[in-house]
Amino acid sequence: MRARIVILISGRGSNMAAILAAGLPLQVAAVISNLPEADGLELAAAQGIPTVVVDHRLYPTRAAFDAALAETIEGYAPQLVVLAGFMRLFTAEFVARFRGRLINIHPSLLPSFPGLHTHRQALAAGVRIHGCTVHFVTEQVDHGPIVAQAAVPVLADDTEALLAARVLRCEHVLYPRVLQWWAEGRLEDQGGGRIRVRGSFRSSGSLMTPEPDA
Ligand code: NHR
Ligand code: GAR
Repeated sequence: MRARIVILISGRGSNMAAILAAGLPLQVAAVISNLPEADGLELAAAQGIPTVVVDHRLYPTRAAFDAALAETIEGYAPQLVVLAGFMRLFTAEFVARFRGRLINIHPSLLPSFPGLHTHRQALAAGVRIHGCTVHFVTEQVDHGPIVAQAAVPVLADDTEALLAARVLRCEHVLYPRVLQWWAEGRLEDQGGGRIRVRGSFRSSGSLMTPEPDA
């Protein structure tokens, strides 16, 4: 039996699309959005994947929304809940219910730039290297155990949009790869907030930005 995942989105769904296109050895049981207007919903439906909207605006509290979302997710009995551009913070109760089964991609090299507007934060800080992080979700936002990261250079004339696009291309490679490892049972919780990827190797290349004169 292939492992089942549910993907949570709020918008465009390009990470979701990259996951669907990767031909991973897992079943995407459903795509769930907190916004009915999320473009990713149509994309998923066009591929025959069940889609559900749990609109957070229809619930009086975060706890009520999280409870409804949790019920919806559990209806699909997934082994993993994959956040792909999902924009609502979870209560500690929700995180506890899915502990170890919630994974997210965040558009920065954590622990730098948690929260929102990460590319703006990176430009303001003047970092020369930026990127994305796949991590397990804990109650402390954007601080859960890191699984993998990918880095891109920040260029002299970058704008928020240019930098976001460069990071996004990395996200589309990194996230499916991590989910492949997960499906193969290669992610090992070592405790103390550390995850090991069994059978992975350290790439010996380095990214230096700016580079010395060509
Ligand atoms: N929930 C918990 N408890 N822990 C994490 O690590 C979470 C999480 C929920 C979402 C994704 C995260 C990201 O990758 C994520 C990680 C939304 C916000 C946020 O402030 C922050 C971080 C993330 C997602 N959301 C606003 C809120 O009030 C709404 C913003 C909006 O709608 O545009 O929920 O960055
Ligand atoms: C991605 O860059 C993702 O990392 C980021 O939003 C974008 C969603 O794009 N996620 C967050 O900022 C979470 N707070 P997508 O909908 O096309 O995958």
